Amino acid sequence: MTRSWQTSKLMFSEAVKVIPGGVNSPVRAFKSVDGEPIFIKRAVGSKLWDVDGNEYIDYVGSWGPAIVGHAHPDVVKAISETAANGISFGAPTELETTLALAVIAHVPSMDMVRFVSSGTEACMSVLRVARAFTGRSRIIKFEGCYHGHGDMLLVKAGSGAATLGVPDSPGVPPGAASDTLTVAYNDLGAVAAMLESNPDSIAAIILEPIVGNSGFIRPVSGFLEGLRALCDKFGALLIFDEVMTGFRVGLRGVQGLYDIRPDLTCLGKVIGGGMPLAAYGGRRDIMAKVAPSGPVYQAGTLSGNPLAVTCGLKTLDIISQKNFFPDLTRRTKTLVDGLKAAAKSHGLPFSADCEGGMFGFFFNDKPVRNFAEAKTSNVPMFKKFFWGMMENGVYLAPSPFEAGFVSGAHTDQEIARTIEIADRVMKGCR
Ligand code: KE4
Repeated sequence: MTRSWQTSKLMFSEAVKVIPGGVNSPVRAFKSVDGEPIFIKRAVGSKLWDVDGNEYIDYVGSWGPAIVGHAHPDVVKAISETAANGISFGAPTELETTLALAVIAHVPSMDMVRFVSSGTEACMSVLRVARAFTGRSRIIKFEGCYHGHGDMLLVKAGSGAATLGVPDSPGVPPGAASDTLTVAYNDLGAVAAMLESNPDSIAAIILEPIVGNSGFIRPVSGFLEGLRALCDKFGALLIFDEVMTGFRVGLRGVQGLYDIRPDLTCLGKVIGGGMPLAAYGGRRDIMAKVAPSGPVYQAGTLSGNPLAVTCGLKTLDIISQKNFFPDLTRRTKTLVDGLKAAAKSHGLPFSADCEGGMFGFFFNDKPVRNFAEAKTSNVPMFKKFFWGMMENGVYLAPSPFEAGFVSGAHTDQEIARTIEIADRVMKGCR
C-alpha cells in the first residue's frame, strides 16, 4: 500500500505561491531527490507525522538539533515556564551566563563564548574576528564544507584544486568572495602550498572537523594535527565549525575526540535544542576583541534570548547525563553496521560511518575523503533508496550529501526495524 501525500502536495502548491520554492531553507525542498517535501503535522520523540497522517522514524532531527527527541517533556516544561516570564528582553539574563559556563565546561578550547541566532551568523562573525585579530584578509575553506550562507563562505573550488574564490551564488559580489581560497578536504599538501604562496595573508582556516555537509567524511589520520601545525607556523587561526558536530559526536565535540585545540569554534543546532541559538568562541585574547569589550562589531536583537537559552540548557542537561552518549553511540553504530550488512548482502556499492549520534552513508565502495570523491557516489541509487525508505516510514535527509542523526529517543526496536526496512528496500535497489 503506497503512502498518500495528497495533503502535503496541496499545502506545497499553496506555499510556493508565497514562499520562494515553498520552503524557508532550500535543502528542505526535496529537489535533490526529485520530489516535493512532506509537510509535518507533529513530532514526538523519534517520530514524525505528516499532514496526511503518515508516521515516520525521523533520522533528520531538524538537521541535528533534536538530539533528545522531539517535544521532550522536560524541555517543553522548561520552555513553557520560561515563556510565562517573558520571551525576549534584549537585556542580559543569568541564563546566558549559565549556558556559557555549560558550553565552556565541555568544549576544551573555549575560554569565552558569544551567542547568536544561527550557525551562519556564528561563522560570519568568527571570520570577522579572525580577520581583525590577525590583521589579515584571506581565509581558506574546503570544498564541500558548508558554513552557512555568508557571502564570503558561498564559495566553491573548480575541481577541488586550489583556486581563488569564485562566488557560488548570484548576488555575491566577486570582491566578497575573492579572499576566500578553497582546497580539497583532507589535502594537507594543498593547504601547505596555499599557505606557502600566501605566507602573510591568511587570517584563518575554517573547516568542519568531521564533514557532514558532503555526506559524512572523516579527517584522514594526521589531517587535523597537520592543520594545527600549519596554522602555528604561518600565524593563521584554526577555526572548527562544529555547528553540526558540537555536542552531537560527543560532549567535547570533534576537538575533544581528536585532542586538537582550535583557536575558535562555531556551535549551533544542539546547543539551541531546536530553537534559534548558535555561538562562536575560543581563546580569551581573541574573543576580547568582540564589541563591546573590543572594536569588532557583532550584534543581534534576539541573541541569547531566554527562551532559546532555556531550550539549549535543558537539552545540554539531558545529554550530559552519564549514559546518554554511550547509549546514543551504541545505537547509531548498530544502525550503521546494519545498513552496511544489508548493502553487502545485496551486493550494493556502499560505505557508511558514524560518530556519536551522527552518521552518513554513500552508495560508493571506494573511499570518500573529499567532496569530489563523494560526488562519484551512485546518486540514482541513493534516490531509489530514499523513496523506498520514505514509503516504508523512515525519514532520511533528502540529499545524498547530508548527514543523518539519531536521538536519545530512538529505541533499539526502531533501529532494528529501520535495518529490516533498509534490507527490503536495498533488495529493490540492485
Ligand atoms: P544555520 O545558519 O543553518 O543555523 O547553520 C549553518 C551551518 C553552519 N555550519 C555547519 C557545519 C552546518 O551544518 C550548518 C547548517 N547545516 C545545514 C544542514 N546541512 C542546515 C540545514 C539547512 O540549511 O536548512
